[in-house]
Amino acid sequence: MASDEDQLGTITKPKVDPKIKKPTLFKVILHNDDFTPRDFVIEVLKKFFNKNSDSASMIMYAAHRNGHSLVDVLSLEVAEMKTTKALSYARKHLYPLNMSIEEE
Ligand code: TYC
Repeated sequence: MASDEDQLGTITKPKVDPKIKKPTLFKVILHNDDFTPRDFVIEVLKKFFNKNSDSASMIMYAAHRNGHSLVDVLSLEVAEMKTTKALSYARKHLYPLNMSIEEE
């Protein structure tokens, strides 16, 4: 019996509650610049966005080549917290690294 069938074999449509909305998600975008060292960008992606070495390198190179790249898709609260920490770490090291947050 399919999960949307009752014991008499009647198929019921799944109910969609209009009050239940999908959570809004936000993209964290990494922007290229000419000054931040590649290894520092990779370090930031590993330290603040929990990326492994391979995916941190791919995200860094994508931004280096294309001007920007997608780091992660997160709730606004988490996106803001991680981005703020990453950018203040970059400023502490005097690099102009930039990231932005966009609604998905
Ligand atoms: N373009 C930088 C360089 O050549 C490296 C870099 C990559 C900087 C990605 C920022 O988001 C960035 N040193």
